[in-house]
Amino acid sequence: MKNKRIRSLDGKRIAVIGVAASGKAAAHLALERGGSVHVSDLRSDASAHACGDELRALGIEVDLGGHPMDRIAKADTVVVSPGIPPDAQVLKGLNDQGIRWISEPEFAFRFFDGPLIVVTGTNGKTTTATLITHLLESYGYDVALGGNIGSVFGPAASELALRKRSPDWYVVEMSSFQLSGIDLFRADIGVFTNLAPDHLDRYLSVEEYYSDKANLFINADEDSRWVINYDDPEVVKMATGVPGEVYNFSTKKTRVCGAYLDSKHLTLEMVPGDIEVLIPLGKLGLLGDHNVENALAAATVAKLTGVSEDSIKCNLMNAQPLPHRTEQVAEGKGVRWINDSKATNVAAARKAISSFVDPLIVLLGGKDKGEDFSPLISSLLSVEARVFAYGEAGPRIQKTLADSLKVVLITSSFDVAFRTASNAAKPGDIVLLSPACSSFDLFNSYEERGERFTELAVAFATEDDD
Ligand code: UMA
Repeated sequence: MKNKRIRSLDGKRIAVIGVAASGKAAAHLALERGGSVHVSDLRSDASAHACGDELRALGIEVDLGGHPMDRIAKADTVVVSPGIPPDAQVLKGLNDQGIRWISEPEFAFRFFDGPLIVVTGTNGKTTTATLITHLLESYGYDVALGGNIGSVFGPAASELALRKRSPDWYVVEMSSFQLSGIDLFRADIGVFTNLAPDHLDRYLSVEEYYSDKANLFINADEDSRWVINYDDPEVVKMATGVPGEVYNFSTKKTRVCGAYLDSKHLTLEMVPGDIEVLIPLGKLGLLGDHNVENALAAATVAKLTGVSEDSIKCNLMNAQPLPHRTEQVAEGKGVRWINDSKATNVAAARKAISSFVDPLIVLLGGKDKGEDFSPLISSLLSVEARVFAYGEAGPRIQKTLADSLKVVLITSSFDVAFRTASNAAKPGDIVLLSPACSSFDLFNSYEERGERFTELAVAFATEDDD
């Protein structure tokens, strides 16, 4: 940890754009540090009003239903919520007037008081960040976990900065949206899980998305330490030449400096020749090849922070899967139902599909983010999967896959798609929801979609056949 921390905002005006989780947390932090705070949001619905009233009661100025540029322009610092897209009118307005703005974790970072581990990448961020936290906390460290991770697992970064006691380690998950507005933000240890096309409803090109991700490295120096996916050429390319020490993790190549899979054992080799066999693959507490990568990354980070090898071994074995990530939610009539609702892009769904050997029935669909679905074909064929496509993206999924495999298209509802797919299952089959799309066509979040799948699966598994 080598950054000068800000202690006070006395006399400073802070404008916060957006009044959801990040905006609220940033407003609280700014107020607590003595700033004069203004918050605005395009929304003026009941939940925005409830939040606005709460903030006004604390002495924060709130404008709903728009962003008054005259007030925002007077601020010393403008903090932007990650969900606000680059083409939003408010950002165009700020950019046109030459007003600099920062992302919410950048603002939070300025008040952090302790070393920072940052986890980014397209997939596996949340599992890796929570697994790192599990390994560090089990060893006795006080860890502050938050960021993009989602409210179930941790708060927004600004809330971490409000902790009374400084943690031994901050662990912050960062999305590309959050990395796009950073300036001083610097990881002591940065983890890059993987890169694949995603969020093409927000970015004009994959390159634009990757370029925001590359911001992880902008403040790298000789003391930085990086834990990167050796098997992902895009990640390796991005990390090449970056200052600091690079550690790799790989499930394909042995003897890389970092962590790898050797003869089906998770193995650490932080210094060439110093080999430490951790645990056999079968003892890892998490399912699927992608989780082996996440575990290797987390073990490398734990080692870098000084966690003992015995503690790493023991806590890799007792690690628990997170909800909505290749999570078995029901079993009955010889069929298993697996909820992987968090697979909101093609790369994540491919990994889940490829990690099963039993016959698969796969539910694909959701909001169409514009991704190419054809990379799913080889994974689906390799496990002889039967596909049921639904939702906004359903017709395009069917069209893309139809030449290679049979796809049943269900246009009515998620519940009907679930039932049609489950009715097709025979004993020994797995019904997998790994939709390759975000949930927003039919649900408010991937969690809500996963919960509905779970409810339906539990009911289906236990209902009488006649
Ligand atoms: N808004 C405006 N003006 C605009 C556009 C939007 O005021 O022009 C408002 C919206 O009405 C809304 C707010 O701005 O009230 C935007 O809120 P937000 O979407 O940033 O939501 P938060 O609740 O602050 O949640 C965000 C992250 N969400 C997104 O990036 C979309 C959460 O990640 C994160 O947990 C939280 O900050 C705390 O850090 C969620 C996510 O889905 C889990 N992330 C994406 C992902 O992982 O794929 C990136």
